[in-house]
Amino acid sequence: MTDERLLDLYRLMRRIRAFEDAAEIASQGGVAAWGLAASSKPALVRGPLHLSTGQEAVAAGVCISLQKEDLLTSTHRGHGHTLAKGANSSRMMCELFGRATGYNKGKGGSMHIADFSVGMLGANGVVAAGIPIATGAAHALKIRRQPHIVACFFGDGAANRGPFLEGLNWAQVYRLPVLFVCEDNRISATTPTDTMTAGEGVSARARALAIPSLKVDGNDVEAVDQAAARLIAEVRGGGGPRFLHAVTYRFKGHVSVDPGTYRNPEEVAAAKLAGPLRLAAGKLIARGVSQAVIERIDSEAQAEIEHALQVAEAAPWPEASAAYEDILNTGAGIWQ
Ligand SMILES: Cc1ncc(C[n+]2csc(CCOP(=O)(O)OP(=O)(O)O)c2C)c(N)n1
Repeated sequence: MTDERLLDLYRLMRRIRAFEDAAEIASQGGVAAWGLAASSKPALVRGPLHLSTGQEAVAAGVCISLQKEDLLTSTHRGHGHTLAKGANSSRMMCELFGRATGYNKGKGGSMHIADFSVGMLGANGVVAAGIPIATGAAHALKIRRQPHIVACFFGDGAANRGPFLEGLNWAQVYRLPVLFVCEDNRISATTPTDTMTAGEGVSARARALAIPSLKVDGNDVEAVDQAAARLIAEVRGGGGPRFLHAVTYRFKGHVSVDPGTYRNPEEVAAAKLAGPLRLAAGKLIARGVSQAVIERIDSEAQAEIEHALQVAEAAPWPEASAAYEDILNTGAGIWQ
């Protein structure tokens, strides 16, 4: 890997971390996220906020090999994937703040961000629901003979839900262009996943369907990049689905209001020391990249996200009448 590629990956991870750190503070209220003293600011992000802090290497390492026309499905923890696919941080922050200029006009919030213009088909609050969406999108690409692929992120908990088998099976039967990425943070909301997962784990399930898979250290962005680049090239070459199992760690609780006290603090501290940003910065230094270069990347990421916060705070609220727009009338109210 060249220094430039590792720097690009570090930059992407730093932007994701800065976005989520800022969103977390903005969800707490009382403290301004962008350097002002503790204030009477109300919580600027309301509703559930699921952070992927600590998991940035998976988003960055996979998405760096995707093209703009490639498609992506995500999870309830989707900020990193969405930024890595090329979405705009200010528009994302506007959505978190519930503003009319957000990706979903302020009506979707953190879990429903989509940006079709960069191929990002959506975060998703329904665990494992992105898997059949990705498979369906891949089938559409194949039918239309479009030369693009789909990357499908899901968590280790999602591998225990029915759509996992259905999606993987369908993709393999029809040799669809999809890379399944299990972002394994080892915990399913608040339950250690190994206590509720039978068999040898998720890669074994892919192998049972004869889908070639690779397992990597999901905190090592170089390892993720190398494995993902190889699998993506195989998918792009028409080889059918591939499976990447990236083992990582989530620093935070399940949702921003969850302090995660059920986890061993020593385990969390050790994971932070081995976190993807520290690891990548260490590698850059070992390659002779100066501390000043790394710090400049850090401050550029911070500046981008501070700008996003300012844009979001100044953005207009949706009109009350907008609550009735973009709604599908299924006729369910007919009996009332
Ligand atoms: C179909 C469905 N069942 C249950 C839930 C509640 N729920 C939200 S996140 C989650 C655990 C998901 O685990 P994993 O895929 O490992 O993701 P993590 O939150 O640990 O990153 C559950 C059960 C849900 N959102 N959707």
